[in-house]
Amino acid sequence: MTATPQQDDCLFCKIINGEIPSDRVAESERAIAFRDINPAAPVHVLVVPRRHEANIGALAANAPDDLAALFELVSEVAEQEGVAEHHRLVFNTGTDAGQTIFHAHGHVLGGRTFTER
Ligand code: D5M
Repeated sequence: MTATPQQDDCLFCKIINGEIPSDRVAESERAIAFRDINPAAPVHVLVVPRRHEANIGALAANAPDDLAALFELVSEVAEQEGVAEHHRLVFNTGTDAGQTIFHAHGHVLGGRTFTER
């Protein structure tokens, strides 16, 4: 198997490699999940493909198998965190949408009621 494409200056690639610590809650061959450092809900887990792509659209276009694996891990995390029946899954794309880390990731949010869009 070829090495998973990564980017040297990417924070999430460093977390994936273990160069920067994280509170990891789950992982698979193609994705990892760790708690957000700045939680917006009682459950706030980031699910991140090991492959470096700038956003979820690029991941879908360039690596659909990794996209599918990402969603599998989202389901596992939601189950494990006890929010399978009630959670929000958010992917920010671009600075205007609030994206700050340009390595694709989904926010799994749960444990409270969400009213805002
Ligand atoms: O989401 C990027 C998210 O990444 C944001 O909610 C904070 C989180 N973050 C930033 N640095 C870390 C570390 N070191 N560990 C865990 N979580 C982190 P975005 O959609 O790009 O705004």
